[in-house]
Amino acid sequence: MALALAARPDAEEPWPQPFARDVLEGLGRAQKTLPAKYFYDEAGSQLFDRICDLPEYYPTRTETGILRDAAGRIAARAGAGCSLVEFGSGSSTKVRILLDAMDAPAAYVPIDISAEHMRSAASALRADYPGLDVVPMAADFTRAVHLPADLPGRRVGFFPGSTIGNFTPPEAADFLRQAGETLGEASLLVLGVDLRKQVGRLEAAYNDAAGVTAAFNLNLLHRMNRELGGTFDVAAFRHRAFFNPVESRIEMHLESLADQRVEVAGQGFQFGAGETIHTENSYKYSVDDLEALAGRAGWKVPERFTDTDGLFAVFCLTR
Ligand code: AVJ
Repeated sequence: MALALAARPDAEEPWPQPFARDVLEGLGRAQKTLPAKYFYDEAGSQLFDRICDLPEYYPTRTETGILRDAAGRIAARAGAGCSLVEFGSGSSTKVRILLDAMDAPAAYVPIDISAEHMRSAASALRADYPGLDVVPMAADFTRAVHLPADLPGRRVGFFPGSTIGNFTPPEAADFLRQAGETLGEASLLVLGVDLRKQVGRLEAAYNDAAGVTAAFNLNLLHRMNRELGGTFDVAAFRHRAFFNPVESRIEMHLESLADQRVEVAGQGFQFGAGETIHTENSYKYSVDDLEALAGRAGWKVPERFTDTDGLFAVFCLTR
């Protein structure tokens, strides 16, 4: 089916093609799976912003505190008139901490798959930083990105939030290598990474009492219903999140509560009771493992910053 779609690019096809292709491919596997990037439609991006404020979700506030403490040292490395490039910018909140500390930053290039969300964030930034050239790029940063050619100053990549945890370790190394090529010679990459820790703390962050993470996960079913003519009965699935210690990752799944058949993107899929769709991996690293991985991808780690509890780390990578 996916191949037939690809082979007939100008056929009447009502579904958005990359999404339909990935859904058909993912749901066709023995372990049904969906790429985590599809969480972030408008509703999902708003739910993610609410996750960041949850009491159980420590990464956002911990990283924000680290960035506040480290901003001066990062700014010193970046130098005057630099260009900041953010991978997966979302609502562009954390970048303000860097911008505020930097000496006359010249340009800010947010790259995000959620174009709407990014554009509203970009206009707010333009209003608050009149000297800053804000150049949003609606793109999937998991692929190669072509930056505007004439970005002034040192290029400073920013990849916060432990979004790198969505990649498997080999994919993460590929991403870091590719980011190095995108950013070019003498660039910097400020990378936020969630650290491995006690299981109870990790699992609580993905099973919040208010149910926002569950709504974020289940929104994928709503999205397939809205955009791909899906017939998912959302009440017949539940959110599951647990730590897999062998892979060192949080896994999120959507578990079918019954034997059921669902149509999506023009195809039928059977679900057994208890069968899951694997919707996300969120890898957790030790400082040493992350630094070894960055090294294999061609980056040096002259400086790193962590909170006193060792929950989260911000690495300052250089080429
Ligand atoms: C944006 C991938 C870092 O893995 O913690 C939050 C996404 N998923 N709660 C994470 C997420 C469920 C988040 N990342």
